[in-house]
Amino acid sequence: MTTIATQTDDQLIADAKATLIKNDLGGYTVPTHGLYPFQWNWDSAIVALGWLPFDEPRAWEETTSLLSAQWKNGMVPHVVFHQHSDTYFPGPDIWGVKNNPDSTSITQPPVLATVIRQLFEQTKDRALVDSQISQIVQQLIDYHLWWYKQRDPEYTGLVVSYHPWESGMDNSPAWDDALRAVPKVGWEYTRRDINHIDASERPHKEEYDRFLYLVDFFRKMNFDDTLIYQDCPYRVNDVSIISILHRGTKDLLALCETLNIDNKQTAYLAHRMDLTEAAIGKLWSGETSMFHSFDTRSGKLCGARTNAGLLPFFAGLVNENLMPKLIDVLDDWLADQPFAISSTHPEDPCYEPQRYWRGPIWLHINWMITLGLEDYGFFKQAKQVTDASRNLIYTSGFNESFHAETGARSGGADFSWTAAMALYWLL
Ligand code: 2M8
Repeated sequence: MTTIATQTDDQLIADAKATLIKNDLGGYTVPTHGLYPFQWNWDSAIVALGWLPFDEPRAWEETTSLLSAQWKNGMVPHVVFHQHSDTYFPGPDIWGVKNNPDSTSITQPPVLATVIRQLFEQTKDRALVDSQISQIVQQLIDYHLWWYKQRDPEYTGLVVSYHPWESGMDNSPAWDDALRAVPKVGWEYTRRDINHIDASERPHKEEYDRFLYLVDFFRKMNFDDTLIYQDCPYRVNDVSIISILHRGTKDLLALCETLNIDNKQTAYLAHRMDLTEAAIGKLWSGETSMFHSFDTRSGKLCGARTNAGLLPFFAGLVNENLMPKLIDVLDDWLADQPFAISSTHPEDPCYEPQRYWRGPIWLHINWMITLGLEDYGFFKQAKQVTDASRNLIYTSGFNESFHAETGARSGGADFSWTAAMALYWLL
């Protein structure tokens, strides 16, 4: 794969920094103005990596502002509404959570622990680290305990997700069947996303109707974890969340070891990791030679072939038997692609190269897959994904995501996590 350089790296680095500074609302970074005017959970974790090389205190602050919204039960919300904005729907009034700061009632993939480990290892100002690491690590332990206890109360080894927004891969075709079983809301509403972005790149109304039904449902259940686990019409073992959680717990326990934290809570987390390692085979499909999510309501694997199915590399959850099969799938996927990795496999019937999580390419997913490939010693493929990712930046700059075939802009412009990934990983 050849790299297409149209601008100098110095110029791109300056532009990437300017993007983060432009999106900084003081202590937290919005993904992009207008389309997403609040703090998002996994965006902020990724964005902290982007601040790190040029403003260490700001990198750490990104994570502590997110953790300031942690619920008493340990959950770290998917969106924190630090301040009012009319440019996004649904806002705090629809979610109905009364907290300070206001937030949504669901979470997002817990990549924060992996990021904190990287910040810990790479920050030069050790006093900055020492002043806050114990507090942050305890908050992360609480968050991961919440994941296992509340989202896997039956000790299956596979946590569940209650909303496509929780996966962060909102309209992935992986959710199509599971979401069809969710009723639609019966009330009218006005979407704001399609004021900012062409509707052809966004989820359909039928998906929003069901997304909102679930938001209403959580409120009606008074956000009670036990009731929601029992009755939520959408309950999925998301292979992406499971992989990111597993990798995050591993990184968290490594940090704990360095900091001499060894107690009942860390032992419990280690036990939960064993359960996941024993259970992950349930998400493998012999038919596609890939990992898939699993719909616990219908008892079926989610059929679509998506890039989430490669994230077990990041988690270290691919055993020796499956490894050559999954790498063959990846090799095929990468063959002759100037840009990669599409969020849905190009040969999947649900593939749409321009529509959000049904085709476009997302750099932070590429980064996680690359880390996993390197851990497994697949350096050739890791380099292919890195070069393909760099090509996207050279071609189109810092957009939310990229058209899977042309590499053109897709979604919002001047996007924080893409700028952060470029600064931290690519340039
Ligand atoms: C997208 O999700 C939000 C809802 O959370 C939306 O479309 O309104 C997803 O790409 C998600 O992964 C991301 O965290 C968020 C902000 O960038 O936007």
